[in-house]
Amino acid sequence: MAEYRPNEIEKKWQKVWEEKRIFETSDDKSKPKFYALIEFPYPSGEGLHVGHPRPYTALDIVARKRRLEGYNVLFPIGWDAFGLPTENYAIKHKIHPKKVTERNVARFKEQLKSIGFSFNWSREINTTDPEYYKWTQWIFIKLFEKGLAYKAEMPINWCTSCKVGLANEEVVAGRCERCGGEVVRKTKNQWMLKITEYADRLIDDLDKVDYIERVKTQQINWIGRSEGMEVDFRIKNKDDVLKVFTTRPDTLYGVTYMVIAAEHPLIEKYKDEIENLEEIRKYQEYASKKSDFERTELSKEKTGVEIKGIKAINPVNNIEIPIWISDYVLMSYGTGAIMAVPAHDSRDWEFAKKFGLPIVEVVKGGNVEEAAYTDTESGILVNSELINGLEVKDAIEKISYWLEENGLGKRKVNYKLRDWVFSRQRYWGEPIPLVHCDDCGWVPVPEEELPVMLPEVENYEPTHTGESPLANMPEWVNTTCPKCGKAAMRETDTMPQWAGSSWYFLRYLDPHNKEKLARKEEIEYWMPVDWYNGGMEHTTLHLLYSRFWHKFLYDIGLVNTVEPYNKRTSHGMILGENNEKMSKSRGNVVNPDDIVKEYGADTLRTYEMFIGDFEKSVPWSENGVKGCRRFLERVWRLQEIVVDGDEYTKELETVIHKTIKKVSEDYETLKFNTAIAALMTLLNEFNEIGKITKADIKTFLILLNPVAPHITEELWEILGFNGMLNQSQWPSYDEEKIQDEIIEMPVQVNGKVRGVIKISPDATQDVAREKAKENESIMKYLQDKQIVKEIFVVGKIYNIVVK
Ligand code: ANZ
Ligand code: ZN
Repeated sequence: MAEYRPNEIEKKWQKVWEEKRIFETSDDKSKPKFYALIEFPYPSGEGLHVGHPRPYTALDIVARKRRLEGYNVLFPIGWDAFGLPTENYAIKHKIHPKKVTERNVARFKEQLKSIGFSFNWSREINTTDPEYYKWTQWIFIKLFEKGLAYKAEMPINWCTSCKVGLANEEVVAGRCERCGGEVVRKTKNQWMLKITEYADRLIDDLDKVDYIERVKTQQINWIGRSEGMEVDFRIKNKDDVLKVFTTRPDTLYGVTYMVIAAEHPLIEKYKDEIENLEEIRKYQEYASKKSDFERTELSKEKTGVEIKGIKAINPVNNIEIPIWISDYVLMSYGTGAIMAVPAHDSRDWEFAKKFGLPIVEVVKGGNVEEAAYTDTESGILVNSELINGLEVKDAIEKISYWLEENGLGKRKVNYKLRDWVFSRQRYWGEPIPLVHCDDCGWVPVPEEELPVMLPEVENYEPTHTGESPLANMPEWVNTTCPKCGKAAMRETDTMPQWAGSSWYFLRYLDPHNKEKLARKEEIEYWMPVDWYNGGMEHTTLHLLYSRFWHKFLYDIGLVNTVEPYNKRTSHGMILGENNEKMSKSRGNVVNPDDIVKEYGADTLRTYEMFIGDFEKSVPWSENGVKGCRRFLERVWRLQEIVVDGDEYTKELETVIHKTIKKVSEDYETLKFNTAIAALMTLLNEFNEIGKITKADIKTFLILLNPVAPHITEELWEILGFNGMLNQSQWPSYDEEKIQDEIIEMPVQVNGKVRGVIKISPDATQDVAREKAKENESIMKYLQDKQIVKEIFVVGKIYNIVVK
């Protein structure tokens, strides 16, 4: 027996698979299909990280299993390559981002290939390829034509260090998700996408898909559907109202003041009447430096200023109340103004305490001098004329009706979800394919002129006015209006990093199509994606965005399913040996290349799947890697104990059938670690017996193949099995054979043994009763009788008393 040399074996089989196009899809559309998808990587300069192969191996296992089960499998790969990291690198090293991308892609590709993933490489896509982004631009134009893309002056999140606008999703704890820089508010003219128009469908259609629960919950919370009332508060001595959004109209009698956001238009409107305008201006200035995150942080000290000179009137009792300005009310939610009920809202309570504003209890149950009483389940309304004595739920209903009847308010659904800020003032992204004409306004570039190519520039840095470097290229910017032919200007903003990934799963279906985004018959056959695995961090970004785009494409008749992904799962992170995040600065990053070189790709794959619960984060362990290598060495040595025979060894039959069942089920339910453990147990059984048949090892090799495809393929060849393992068949198991040992249990009727039943030793009384009824000799004594008592001793005896 030759030594186990993974590096030789692995290269050999990778070459064979590629040459024979083993992992390419079949054109035979009568076959059942399976579309497995992983989140295509961002080809960063650092190369692959050991975190990447974890989800890739998992879906590679599922894809390989499905092929062996006879499915036509699509398991594609590509590159999500626009965006800041590459651009920042390009700026720093003065290399064109296209070059940087090419280099990074080449390296990623080599790394991925060395691990032996069964990707369909002929369908490789790259979001920065003009042939690809042509269609990203095309979809944008469709959105624009349907009124779902619009330009608006918006206070946006602005990263002071990247000098770029960010979506809410890209701001984490008040900082830029990319660079960690400080994020402030800045008002800019931005392209926006109306994802809010799809808010309800994005919630409701979650019922149609099989996503892990935490993904569903996070999306629902992020969309944040909230049912309440918009209530009008008259402004004293004016023919004008201040609208507020509240989920608690029952507390209207407890309103002691109002608060508007720092950017609320009321200030501008009444600036001549406001007595302390200067003070207000100062406060506005102070608030503008804070992100929404900082403003809404619960723990922070409340700040604010009373607006002197204007007052509001409470619609339920006509009491005059002051209006304050404070940053704890956001302009971007509801109406940008609130009715403050300090007795029953914690933020209002803190504010009232700080500024000495009155606190009026309207729901009984707490001590509102000590804290806001917020329990809505058990409270009863007091001090509230129209609704006194009612429970909160009923009070809300009654007062809402009253407000509507009197034209003082209307029911309203609000969402936390905001429209998607879709402009970036950066170079390395898809140009937004619109032209601005003084006469015609915004006009899309005609379809036959797509793609609008990203021009070569000398300098990729954003301009200091915050515009994209494209704005510095008059020869690119100046063009003619596609509608009227007059001089016009191109939009210089580019699309965000998330654009290309919002539809990439469709391009895989027909990646080389020059006429269309993808052919209808391909879309109809392959969609939806059957199983999509990706990071939890994308739940409220990419996953939500792509569901939105897909629904839009559905609405314009381009795709045939309302949801793009049937199933969504998510993996845990791989941490450093000491349980902390792997990072360059900590110097604890493990490079998969080193593991492949030293131990082999099959060891890396086995280890990443054996490392622990797939959904949990786990620390890396070099010892664990070594253990997996030893396991594969033992698998390799199995060839020495194989004898001829096309049936399972009798003593191994049960355990083999059980292992088939366990491994088959575990691969489907992300329990890769326990599947591998079962194979390790089977291997031990093989070695204990010391002699196994070809049938025994054949099944073992197929079961292990999805995890360790190279060594199993090599052993398959050494042992002289027909064809290639990767084209063989997944084994099936026999339910009967996996029953544990069967015992014979005596059954007594009125104290006499009337027969025996064959039953498993841990069977329950119900099973025993069924078995007894199937047994003729016992049944004779039960017929036409009534069972009055049963005594059942598990695994021992079954006593029946009848009369
Ligand atoms: C009065 C009230 C009394 C409220 C009470 C709550 C409890 P959700 O569920 O998140 O939709 N609110 C409304 N607009 C706001 C804004 N722009 N910035 C900050 N807070 C705002 O929350 C709705 C509640 O959040 C609203 O109901 C309002 O306070 C506040 F005992 O109105 B409530
Ligand atoms: Zn024009």
